[in-house]
Amino acid sequence: MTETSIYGKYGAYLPLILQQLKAQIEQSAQDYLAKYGCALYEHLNTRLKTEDSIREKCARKSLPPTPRAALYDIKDAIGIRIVCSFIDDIYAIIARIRALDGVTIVNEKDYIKKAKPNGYRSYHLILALETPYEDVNGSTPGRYFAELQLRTIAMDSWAALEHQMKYKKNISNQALIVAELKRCADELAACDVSMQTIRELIRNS
Ligand code: 0O2
Repeated sequence: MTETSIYGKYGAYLPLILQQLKAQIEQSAQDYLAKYGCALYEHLNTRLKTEDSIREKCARKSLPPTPRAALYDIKDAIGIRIVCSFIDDIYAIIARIRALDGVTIVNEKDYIKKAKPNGYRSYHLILALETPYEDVNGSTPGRYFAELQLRTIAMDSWAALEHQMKYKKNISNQALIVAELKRCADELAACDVSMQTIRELIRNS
């Protein structure tokens, strides 16, 4: 038996909306490259939250498994992660995101200036997107949401490894591992600052 998608008829619009946002960001980065001669980011990944993942999140937040919960109450069904070489580039991209047509920042969390207690660093934005498609409230043009995460290469490496290791259960020396992961995150953060200083020295020389 095939289960109906939690996204309902709106699911068909999600890849199109993601593609449009990705294209806008890529265009903005190309304009920057043409103007300043350097790339704003190293790479960009996109994902749509899977059926299982969004259903699990609805259950965790005590929300019903409906299109409205998946696309209005939860705002990260559409996700883009931008990985930059330098911390300053993250803030330069955010300034350009603010200027994109049909895109409004509705929430932001700066886990770079204020890292999570475990050492996680990243800048998270929730974007409201004006689209030509009907939304879950019956409006056309419709409003959809996307989460944008921005990180340096160092922050991204740490998050990927920490994410992998989170799922290793029955570890006896848990406290030591948590402390070591935090130490690694802080060392990588110090390296990010040093690398940026080196770039400034090169630019000014
Ligand atoms: P996926 O598939 O990566 O999207 P919530 O979004 O409500 O669950 P919160 O606290 O409001 O939780 O969101 P927050 O802090 O903005 O973080 C959400 C996403 O950030 C997570 O998405 C992760 O991608 C990433 N993240 C946050 N904290 C950590 C962390 O400690 N370690 C790692 N590796 N990643 C983190 P999802 O929903 O887990 O999944």
